[in-house]
Amino acid sequence: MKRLFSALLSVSLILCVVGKGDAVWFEERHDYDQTSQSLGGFTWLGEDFVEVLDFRNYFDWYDTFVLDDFDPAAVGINWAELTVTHWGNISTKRRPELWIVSQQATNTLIGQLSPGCLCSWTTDTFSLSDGVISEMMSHNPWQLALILSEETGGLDLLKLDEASVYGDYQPVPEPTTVMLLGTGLVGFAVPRLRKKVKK
Ligand SMILES: [Ca+2]
Ligand SMILES: [Ca+2]
Ligand SMILES: [Ca+2]
Repeated sequence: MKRLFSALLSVSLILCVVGKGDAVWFEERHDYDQTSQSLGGFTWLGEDFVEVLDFRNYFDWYDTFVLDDFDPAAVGINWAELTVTHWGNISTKRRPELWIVSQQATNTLIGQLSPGCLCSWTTDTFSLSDGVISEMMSHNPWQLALILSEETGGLDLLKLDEASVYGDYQPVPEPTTVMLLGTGLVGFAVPRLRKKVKK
């Protein structure tokens, strides 16, 4: 009976630990403003922004999101999205404009910015694929390095208000949980050892 109780206790403690801990929310947000602007000093439709100009056929603009403040510490990212709030990306017959968002390291396409309207800011949300997320986690600290590129000719003009990488992640088990696991294993092992000794 005692052994049965001990075994049940062990199993319940182990189950307690094996069950995944609650996922934790994370967000890294870049609120762009005019600090990096040579022409700066104004807002557009109520928002501070950085202006990305392209007079060439090929143009890349870079930004890196460093994910270095997980609290509690992270084991892995479960899912993540990227949002970009922009104005521009307006195509005319004479002047095509198509801004593309990619992951820098592997040049993986994340998505295209949707066509802008002149009247308001546009926010696009991109779901990050497992491949993009695992590439992010191959850096120390984890990071998402973005490229915004525009490869058509003519003048292209994009204003960026903000961009954000967010999602949820699996935290490392807390020490108390690890101790519980230890206790559970001991509870499980001791009766077995006793049984062996008796034999
Ligand atoms: Ca271009
Ligand atoms: Ca163009
Ligand atoms: Ca802004």
